[in-house]
Amino acid sequence: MRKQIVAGNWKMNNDLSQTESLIEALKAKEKTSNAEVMVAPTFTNLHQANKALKESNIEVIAQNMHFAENGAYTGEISASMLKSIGVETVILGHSERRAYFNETDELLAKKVDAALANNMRVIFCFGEELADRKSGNHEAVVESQIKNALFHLKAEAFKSIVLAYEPVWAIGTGETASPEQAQDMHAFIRKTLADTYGNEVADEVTILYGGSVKPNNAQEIFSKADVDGGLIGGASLNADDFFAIVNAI
Ligand code: G2H
Repeated sequence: MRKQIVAGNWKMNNDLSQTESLIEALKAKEKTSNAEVMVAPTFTNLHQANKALKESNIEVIAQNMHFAENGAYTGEISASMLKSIGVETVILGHSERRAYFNETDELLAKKVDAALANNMRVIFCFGEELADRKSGNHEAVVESQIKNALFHLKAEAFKSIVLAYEPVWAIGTGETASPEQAQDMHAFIRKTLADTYGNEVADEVTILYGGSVKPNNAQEIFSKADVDGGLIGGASLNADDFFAIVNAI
């Protein structure tokens, strides 16, 4: 059975005291699903969040990292720095990183390599823009994003990779892919994996959906066969909403 995951991407929200309040609210919640739960605070609050959630069943993860081990990269954070504070999982390739910080597939391939070299788990994000979907190009775009950043890896590496399909037109817009659109794309992604790495690898990879997942649509999206959970933005900033989604699996 594939691992199910619900991860909250807090993006650039919550100062330290807001982070502490949200964590206290999360700790008071009861998890009734089998999903692994993760939250991604901003860098300045990672250490504190990780300490506060140490004894809980919520993993603290990072939103990004640099590909280099260390050096003259002002403002950046390395995998070993994350590991040194106990962070074991990193989100890479989020569409906001691609759009506002010019992250390309080639750069992301280097970040993925650096994370894996440090024995970290990667949540690798990708997804098409509205124009791609309208022109019927969405599968080709997603296929190239995955292949360019990940298909240099050996099959073994996919044990440490979680995929997150996030159609850009559905992010923070209130617009969600329909459960059928999500399922169709997730099945396509799994087939793309299977064509290169075989069914055994493809069947084991967790594929999350992200983009305006809310308590009122989570259950239907998660009910689809190839949707193994979600990457949640806006709705993860509220403990009630986030746990309603966690428990919708
Ligand atoms: C997509 C998602 C979380 P939201 O960016 O990664 O955000 O749920 O706000 O659309």
